[in-house]
Amino acid sequence: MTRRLPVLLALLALLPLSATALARNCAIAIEADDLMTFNLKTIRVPGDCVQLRVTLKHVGRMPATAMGHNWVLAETRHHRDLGLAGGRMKIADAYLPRDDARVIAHTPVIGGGQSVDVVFPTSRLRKGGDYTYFCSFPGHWNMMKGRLVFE
Ligand SMILES: [Cu+2]
Repeated sequence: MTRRLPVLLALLALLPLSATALARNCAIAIEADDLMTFNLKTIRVPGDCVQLRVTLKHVGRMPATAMGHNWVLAETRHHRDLGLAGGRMKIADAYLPRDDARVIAHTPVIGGGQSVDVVFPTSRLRKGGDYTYFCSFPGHWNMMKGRLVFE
C-alpha cells in the first residue's frame, strides 16, 4: 500500500491535465443575407466543447435598420415568445427583452457587410436539449431560424 500510494497520487495528478486536454473551445460561422435567410439549418456542437464562439456574418448590403440580423440562442419552447417580445424592443437591445434568462446567448444586430461574434460557455446547454437559434429583428424570428444540437 505504501509503495503504491505515490503511483496512485501521480495518476491522480494527471487527471486534471487530461480533462483540460479534452476540453475544447469551439467555433462556428454562420451567414445571413438580404433575403432573410441563414445559410445553416442546423448547428452541431460536439459535447467536448467547453465554450462556443459563433461568428455571424451579414453578407448582404442592406443597413441594420432595414435588414438587420442577429443570432439568438434559446430553448425551442421559448423561441416564439422571445421572437414576439423582441419585436417590441429596440435595435440597441438587440430586439430582445432586457436581461432575459431565456436567452442563452446573442449577438448585437448588424447590417450588410458587418460581422460579429458571441462566445458563451456550453455549461448553459444540456446534451439532448432542444435549442433553436434565430434572428430577433422584428418579423424575422419565424423565418430565420435553425436547430442547435449539443451532442
Ligand atoms: Cu434578421
